[in-house]
Amino acid sequence: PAVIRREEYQPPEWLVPEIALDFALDLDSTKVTATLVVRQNPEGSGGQTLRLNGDGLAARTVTVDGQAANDWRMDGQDLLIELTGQNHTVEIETVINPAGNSQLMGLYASNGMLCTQCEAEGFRRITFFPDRPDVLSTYSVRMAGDKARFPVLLSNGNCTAQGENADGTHWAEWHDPWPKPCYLFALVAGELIANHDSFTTAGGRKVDLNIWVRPGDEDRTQHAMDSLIASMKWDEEAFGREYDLDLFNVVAVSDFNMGAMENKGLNVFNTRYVLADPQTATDADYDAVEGVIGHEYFHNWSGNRITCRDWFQLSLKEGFTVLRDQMFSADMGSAAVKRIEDVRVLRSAQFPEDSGPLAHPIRPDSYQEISNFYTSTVYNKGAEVIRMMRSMAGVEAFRKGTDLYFARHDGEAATCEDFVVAIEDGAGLDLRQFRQWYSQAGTPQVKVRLDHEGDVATLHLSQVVPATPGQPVKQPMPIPLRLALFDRDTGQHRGEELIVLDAEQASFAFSGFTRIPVLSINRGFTAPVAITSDVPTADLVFLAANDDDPFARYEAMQSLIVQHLVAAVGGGILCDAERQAGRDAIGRALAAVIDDSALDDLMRGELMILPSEAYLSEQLKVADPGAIHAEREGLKAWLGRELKDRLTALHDRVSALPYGRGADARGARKLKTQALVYLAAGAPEEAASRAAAQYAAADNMTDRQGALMVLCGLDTPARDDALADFRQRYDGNALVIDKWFSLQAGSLHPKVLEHVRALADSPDFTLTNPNRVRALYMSCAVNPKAFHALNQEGENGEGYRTIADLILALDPINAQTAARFVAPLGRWRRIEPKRSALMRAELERVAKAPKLSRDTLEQVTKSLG
Ligand code: HT7
Ligand code: ZN
Repeated sequence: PAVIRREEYQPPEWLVPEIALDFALDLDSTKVTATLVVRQNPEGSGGQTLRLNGDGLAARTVTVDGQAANDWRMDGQDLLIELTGQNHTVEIETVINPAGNSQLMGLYASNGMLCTQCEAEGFRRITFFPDRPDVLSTYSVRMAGDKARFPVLLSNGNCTAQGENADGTHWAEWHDPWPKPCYLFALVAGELIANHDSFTTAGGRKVDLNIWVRPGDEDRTQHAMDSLIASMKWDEEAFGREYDLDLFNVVAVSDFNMGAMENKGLNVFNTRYVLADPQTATDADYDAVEGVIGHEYFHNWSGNRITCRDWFQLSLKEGFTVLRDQMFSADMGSAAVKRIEDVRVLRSAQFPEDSGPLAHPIRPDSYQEISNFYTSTVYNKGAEVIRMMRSMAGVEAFRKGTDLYFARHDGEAATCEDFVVAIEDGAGLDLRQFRQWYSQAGTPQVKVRLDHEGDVATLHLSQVVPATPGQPVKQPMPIPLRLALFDRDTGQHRGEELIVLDAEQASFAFSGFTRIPVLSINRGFTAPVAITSDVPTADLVFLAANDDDPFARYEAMQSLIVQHLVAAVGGGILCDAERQAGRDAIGRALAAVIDDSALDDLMRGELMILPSEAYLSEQLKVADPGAIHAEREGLKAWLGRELKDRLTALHDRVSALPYGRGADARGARKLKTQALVYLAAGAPEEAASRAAAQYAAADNMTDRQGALMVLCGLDTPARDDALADFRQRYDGNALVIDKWFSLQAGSLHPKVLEHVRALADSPDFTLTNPNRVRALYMSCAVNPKAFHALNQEGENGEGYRTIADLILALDPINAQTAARFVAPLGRWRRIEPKRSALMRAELERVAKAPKLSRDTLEQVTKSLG
């Protein structure tokens, strides 16, 4: 497949200032008539050939300026028209089959309704068009269809006219006044019902808000509506951004490749990120709805009003919008807990990308299939990079930078460079060296050493940015680190400092310390780096108990555990006594966390979470998943036994709180399940009876799912009873049945792989619904017990085979989703030799399959290369 390179960007030869689209809607045969007003681009090379991208389309008719055109031809999938002048009107008719569109890109059918997904390159599956984000057009859309089947007809912008015909069909016309690239086009037609509300902007514009769902789901939309209103208000206050149309529609669809899509004025959402009520959604689901509603809304400015020049600039809109949604969620709830959660996501999803064969900079240099670059690197690391600019500039100066960016580039298709220049100019920062963060892949490794002489403590720092595919040699990057030095007697520090490590090595001296202080560094996770230091265990215990930065306190707790487990699996612990000493220190720290009455329960819950096996693997050059799992489970079981009384008392205390949406009640629910997790490992019978009781008494999904999750990992009759009850209780609710799949595939049960196979054969399973596929197979792929088949005698690669079989079966149906399953197998170089060979063999088997999609082929080839 062709490689597209960032450096080869050329401005479009032809612009399309206006487009009119006419849809004759039908589930399996929709006629699309597109009328394009085209104008030669003065910034192009003056070529007379108009290239219109297509994907699987055939033109029925082509006219130029009202005359049937002869001078057109196909070039692969694209349609080329030879034009004579500089301004023309081109009309093209195509016919497409939405019901046959299992890729869920372009116009497709979901649950009897029609909807579109055009980002990144789906518009070319609807009609021929210059499908690139720097061609901006105003859209007029007319659609007509059977009124009974499609009672609601929606598109971008405002509805300008509608009517009915005598034959049972009806029609609607929509106009969007804001020029946009075709990836932001949307159309939805189907039987939908709306939760209506309104919002009046700071400038006095009354905006009608609708959240459209399938009839029957409307009672589960209020949280999404509240989140939308909160987002609109927050963006005015935090970034000075007002909404710019009189209408904002959100539609929930059940078949969707990603979370949601920010189409102008008509956001399309995966039902998962809209529907929530206490009976069917966990607290985490509630947070996800709030975050994704915010994210898509914030795109109205960071993405829609200012879009991307080309897809290499994806992080311009995605990184910035993730930062904005993270800030929003932090302001809506506990900022400390939100920061910890965001860092956990970064470490478990992005760090492995950076250290694997698919590593790429947040602004990639080349791609074969752009869908493969909607990654945690572009999104989450992209957000961290902008967050670093904010830390270095300070909150007010950063806001001046973003104000300037919005003012300077409104209505344009911009680049990451434009953003950086606006922050430099607006915030008064020099970001010359900082641009390395856009071009270099890999997580910087920062070594930290603190020494002390006289009354001076000196911090010695060094950085290495690891080699990544295509980037063997790296330059040092500016790394902002917020730090504090604690007096170990008083437990106090004398204020925070922000230092910037911008060379390979640097030292920073701090005077006035008669004893060596305790170092708290990268507080708030100011830089997305991995820190290694030889901090004594006692200092970590001190910080875990005393640090006044909640993230740093969490970090100390994590480091304490990581240090111990890495030493244990890496051979650093030589005798049982050393293992015991490590466990004792962790046990004391965890007991202190449980006992600390100054902590709120939400934060206590965070501090109690053990580092994941994926994160532990990242600490090792070559990981043995079996050893990591055994050592981590061993520690958990020891803690469960050692702290059994505390954990049961904690479970009793928090179980007494009634359901509520406030922080206290949420904290209590989090701890209920946390306590059970430890007990399940250390005192399984106690855990089984408590979990069964929690399941039976639950009046909300957080408690019910938590209890079922714990039961799923236990070999107890209560497990089967609860699973059967759950299945029957939520029959017909697809999102909750997804949980039922996911809990079993993600469980610690010794027969987890057998369960996955049985579930794949169950009548509820389908490869055509991405939520169901992810619920079963992504839960399996990220579950070390299942993926590495840790229950097997010896290594037989059964988990790897299961995922490879899935990739092969799914690829022809939904290539985008299939390609996402390659990365877990692509970790083979970082896994111990026996398993590594089995993983590689499965990748090779996939690579040999005939007719692999471009998506999967790119990921497999890179993973083997
Ligand atoms: N900007 C949206 C990206 C998206 C997408 C990309 C590829 C294939 C399907 C897709 N659905 C949505 C999502 C977002 O970041 O807001
Ligand atoms: Zn986004």
